[in-house]
Amino acid sequence: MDIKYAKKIITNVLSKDRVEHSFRVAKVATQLARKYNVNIEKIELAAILHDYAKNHSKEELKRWILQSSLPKNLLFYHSAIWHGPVGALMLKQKHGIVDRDVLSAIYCHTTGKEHMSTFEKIIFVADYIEPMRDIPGVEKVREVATENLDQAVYLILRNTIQFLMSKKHTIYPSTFYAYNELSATVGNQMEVI
Ligand code: DGI
Ligand code: FE
Ligand code: FE
Repeated sequence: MDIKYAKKIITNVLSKDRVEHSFRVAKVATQLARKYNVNIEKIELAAILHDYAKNHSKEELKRWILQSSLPKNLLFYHSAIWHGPVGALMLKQKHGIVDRDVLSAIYCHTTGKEHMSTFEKIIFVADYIEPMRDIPGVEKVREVATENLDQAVYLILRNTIQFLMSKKHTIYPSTFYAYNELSATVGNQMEVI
């Protein structure tokens, strides 16, 4: 799929604000891809499409999870994470996207996972640090992202887990697995605020 077509389909399924968010993510992701030697056109495509399922209703997302081979345990966690896996599946089935990098980055952008590729990490980080994000701690992640992608992923996971715990929310296992994996390496190298 070319970028122009991706922009067109995204404009048809997302609100104006969401479309603009996707374009900002694409810009940041492209900059990171340059720095970390990842295919720029492919990262741009994944970034533009990453929130494809975001404006689908909770009921529809649930239906896709139930009627596919997606893990059913998603349903036990916050519905905010469903649009990643469902979006990847919809793009594969409705729009014929087959690229594994693009699909897996979209799939895991809401939760993170263990053993993320550089491509997946770039989408995960760009989504969090795009210029309109105003999350506590985002400045530090922006700084770190240009130097060490793993440290940026680690900080995002840590912030998100802390935030979810403060709200007494449950946390999807992949988020914990990703966090634990990076804690063993970058977590110990970093001066943690
Ligand atoms: O779609 P966006 O607003 O651009 O951002 P996103 O795809 O990262 O949204 C996912 C949201 O889901 C994030 O704001 C935090 C929330 N959330 C709920 N449960 C979990 C979770 N995030 C993670 N990583 N793990 C969870 O278990
Ligand atoms: Fe998202
Ligand atoms: Fe997003």
